[in-house]
Amino acid sequence: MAAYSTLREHLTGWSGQDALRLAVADTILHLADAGIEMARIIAQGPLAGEMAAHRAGHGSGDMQKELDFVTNKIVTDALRKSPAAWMGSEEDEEAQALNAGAPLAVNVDPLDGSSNIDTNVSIGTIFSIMPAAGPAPLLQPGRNQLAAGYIIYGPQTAIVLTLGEGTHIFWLAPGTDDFLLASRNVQIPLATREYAVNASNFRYWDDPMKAYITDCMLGAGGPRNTSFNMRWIGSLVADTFRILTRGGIFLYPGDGRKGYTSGRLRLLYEASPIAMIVEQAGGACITGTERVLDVVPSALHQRVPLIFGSKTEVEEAGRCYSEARSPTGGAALFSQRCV
Ligand code: AFP
Repeated sequence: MAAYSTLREHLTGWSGQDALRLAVADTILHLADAGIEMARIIAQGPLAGEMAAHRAGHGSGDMQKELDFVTNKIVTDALRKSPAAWMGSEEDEEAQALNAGAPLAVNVDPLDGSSNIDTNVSIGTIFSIMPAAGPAPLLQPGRNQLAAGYIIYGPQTAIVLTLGEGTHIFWLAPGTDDFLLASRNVQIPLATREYAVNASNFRYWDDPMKAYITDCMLGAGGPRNTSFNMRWIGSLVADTFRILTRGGIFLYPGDGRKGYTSGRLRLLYEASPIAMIVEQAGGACITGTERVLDVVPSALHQRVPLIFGSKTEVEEAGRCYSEARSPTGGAALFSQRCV
């Protein structure tokens, strides 16, 4: 096997003697250890027990699965051992005070994609690390993140990580506890012909979203003059990994369903970390009307519309919002591009 830097070596080189960077590095290494423990549980499937069994509702209001509960405990224990003063988790209603006076605040989705637990689809742990500054350290805009990443549990276990100097992928070497840097400075292709959306929500979408997707679906015979392919795994970490690998655009807009007017995905522990990862890989990430990293949070579990991926395509979708138009008037109207 070629000689790759380990995650620890990479973080040691990055942090030098800078106290805040050393704290970030220490926290990421604790999360990586937690990830190895979770990968071993997830790899067992039903042999580990009824991990997809429902438990009572939890922090953010969604139904909690047994594995959500297990992974939240593992991540909480890891952050207790880290220089983190505060933790915001999808699984906890309130913010958790950890180590008083510590320099960091961490928002985390211990297990994203839990509706896929028993379907053998890739799932993951998403984290966002910020300075524990200000009156509400967990409620900061994404542009304040010191680091962001996710651990994906799939055919391979890997950590997608940005420290604000590009986006890298560290792959867990099977049978070891070593995450190896085999994909440095991942770059998302600027253009794409592949979109990812839960199209079953079409009837609930607003006009710009309907217009954008309709133009893509009209393909070569339509205003985009080219055919598009569609993919939707229903697991944010997996759809993002594909887009980091070969490009694409992911869209989860706000829609007309009760509770979904601001979309489905959570700002602090899903959208913000994904936005930093994507922008550091040369992509773009918007709500439709603004950059996700500039959204100022007001609540721990708030949702946000999310559109990200290949830069020129995200700009195209953004134009549909800035040039908002009504879809009524039939195909002719639809046949005009958003611009
Ligand atoms: P779960 O954690 O409940 O499985 O939700 C997964 C998720 O948050 C994200 O990973 C997916 O992109 C999105 O929801 C899927 O949403 P739909 O089920 O509406 O397609």
